Amino acid sequence: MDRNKALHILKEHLPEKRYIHTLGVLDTALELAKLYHCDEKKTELAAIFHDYAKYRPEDELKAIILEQNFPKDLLSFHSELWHAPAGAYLVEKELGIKDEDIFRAIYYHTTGRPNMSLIEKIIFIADYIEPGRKFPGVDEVRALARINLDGAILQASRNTISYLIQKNASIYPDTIHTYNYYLMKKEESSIHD
Ligand code: DGI
Ligand code: FE
Ligand code: FE
Repeated sequence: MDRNKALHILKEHLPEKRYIHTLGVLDTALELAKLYHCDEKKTELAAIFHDYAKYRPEDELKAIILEQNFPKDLLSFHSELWHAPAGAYLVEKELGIKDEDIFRAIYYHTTGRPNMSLIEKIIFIADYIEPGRKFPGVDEVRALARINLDGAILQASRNTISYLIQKNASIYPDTIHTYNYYLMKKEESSIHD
């Protein structure tokens, strides 16, 4: 599917604000794909459709998680987490984009996971640093992303966990596993320096 067709389809599913966020993610993801030599065509589609399911009714997202046998514990955590796995499924089913790399990049874009593939890392971090984001500490992650992608993931997941703790929100295990994995990876690489 070409970029214009994909954007045209996406526009029908999102309000203006989220569509503009997606254009920021697309730009950033393509820049990172060039820098780190990731497949640009796949990165483009994963970026465009990463929030495809963001505005579906919660009941629909919940039903997909149950029917697809996605981890049921997602349902006891915040509904904000559901659009990522449900979106991966809907992009495949409704748009016919059948690609394991794109599926996983969409599936894990909110929490990350340990040992992500390059395209998963790029979508996770582009979603966090796209130009419209104003989180505290985002500039540090923006700079790191261009030098050390794993370091940027560690910093982004640390910021997200701090933010969730401040809000008294529960933290989904994958979010913590992402943080631990990239922290330990950094410690290992510094031991061997
Ligand atoms: O969909 P976007 O807003 O573009 O970004 P996203 O898919 O990364 O979702 C971000 C939201 O998800 C943000 O408000 C923080 C929240 N989030 C991320 N990890 C967790 C989480 N919320 C909870 N409750 N638990 C998590 O582990
Ligand atoms: Fe999202
Ligand atoms: Fe997003």
